[in-house]
Amino acid sequence: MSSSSDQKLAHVALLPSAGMGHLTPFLRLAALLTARNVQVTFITPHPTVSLTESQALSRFFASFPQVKQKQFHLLPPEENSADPFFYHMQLIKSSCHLLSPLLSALTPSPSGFITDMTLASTIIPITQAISLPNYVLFTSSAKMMTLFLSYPTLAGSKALDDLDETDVIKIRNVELMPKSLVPPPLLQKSNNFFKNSFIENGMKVIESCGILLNTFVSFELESLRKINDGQVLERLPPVVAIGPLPPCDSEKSQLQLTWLDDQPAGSVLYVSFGSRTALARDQIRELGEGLIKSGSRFVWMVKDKKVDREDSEELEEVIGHELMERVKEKGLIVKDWLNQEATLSHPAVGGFLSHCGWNSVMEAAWHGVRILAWPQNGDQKVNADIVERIGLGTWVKSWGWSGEMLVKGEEIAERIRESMGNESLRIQALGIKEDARKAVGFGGSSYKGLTELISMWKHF
Ligand code: UDP
Ligand code: G50
Repeated sequence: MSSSSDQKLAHVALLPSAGMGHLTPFLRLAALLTARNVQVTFITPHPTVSLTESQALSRFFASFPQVKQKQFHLLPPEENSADPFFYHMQLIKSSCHLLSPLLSALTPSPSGFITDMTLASTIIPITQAISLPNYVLFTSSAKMMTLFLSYPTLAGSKALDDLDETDVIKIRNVELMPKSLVPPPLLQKSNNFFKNSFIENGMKVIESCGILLNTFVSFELESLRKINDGQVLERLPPVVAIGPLPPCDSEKSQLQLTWLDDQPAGSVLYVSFGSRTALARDQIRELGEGLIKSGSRFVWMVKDKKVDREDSEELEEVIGHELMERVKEKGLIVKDWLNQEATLSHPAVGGFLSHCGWNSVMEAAWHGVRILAWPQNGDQKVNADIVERIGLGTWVKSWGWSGEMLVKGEEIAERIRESMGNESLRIQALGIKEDARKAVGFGGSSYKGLTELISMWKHF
């Protein structure tokens, strides 16, 4: 018989940050906690930046009526020229005085509050003031977290400035990563939003009660060890790997791509740069040339604008009539959005040309699909490096950051052929899929990590 404390329901409140890359892992965590008998209140900053976010939220609440939704109305946005997703993160932070009354009114009083790392410096003091235990979900890789935790120290020293591109950054003699992987805004002398928020949040996150990571032990053993052995920072709250966060029911829509059903198993390359990265027009066209020349079948998600609400151009205008006609012979092109979960889970899909946003990496691991990495900005080189080292994929480092050069179609075609023809990569990716499923399955490392957190919340 179980004791009464085992039967007590834990209640946890979640607050995501702006953009699909931040919202999706929170929705998945909410679904996972619900399945583990935790009562969840999901706080939704309103409005969202993209249409896709508001659609994902509607579908989620329709599929999970047990999850309570609380709308958090943000202050009206001001005229600004910042990246719209970063600006929105800032707007959530500056609206946070409106959050306290909402939190105090939650019943039953929650035993934990989980927020995104990009909001940590503002949220932690608010929750501390009402004695609500605060947890942070870090939605990027553990390797990125080693940089996140070290950067406030590094930024204030000459250690980083004096290094060459290929030199390895060290903190207290522990090797973190070559300087060449670091997101460019963090290497700028001048202040910028990314750098400021990275420092503020990195300093504050150590005051939280725990940090959850959407990764798994066998995928990022070394980085997790560095963090948990106190090598990166001596004093840290518990850091728990709970990933890969499995896709939830509301994402499992019917895929409208019947074309895929007629293609041989593992023969199709899926091409996408995530929810907020638009390639330059000339690069889009070279990519189209490359796809055709590669001889591979493909599904290509073309994104022309950073924010979907602003994207009104017809596909043909973006890639040109002539290319459009030729592309049709071997592949399928979709503009703006494609259900990536349904695409990666389709048996015809055998490769993924990806920017290596962390959710995309975890989703490729979950489905055992090899990656051809083409990082564009932010944390994506750090993530691409992990992909290559673990054997989930390959990365052409000479392609550089977004806009640094125009990568020619011929070169892209060559690399696609290499990746799609690489049998050992195919097998390695399937092995990683098995490891990923083991980690979140009953008794696996991520399963145990989450169990410990839930038990803490139950006994709070
Ligand atoms: N995504 C999708 N369809 C698209 C583009 C993106 O379903 O056409 C999803 C993808 O599966 C992932 C998220 O949006 O869950 C994007 O997050 P990621 O970290 O990969 O990259 P970001 O968009 O933040 O750069
Ligand atoms: C969002 C994004 C680009 C990007 C990252 C994003 C990260 C993650 C690390 O989250 O690199 C991180 C960034 C800012 C911060 C805390 C942690 O305040 O669009 O690279």
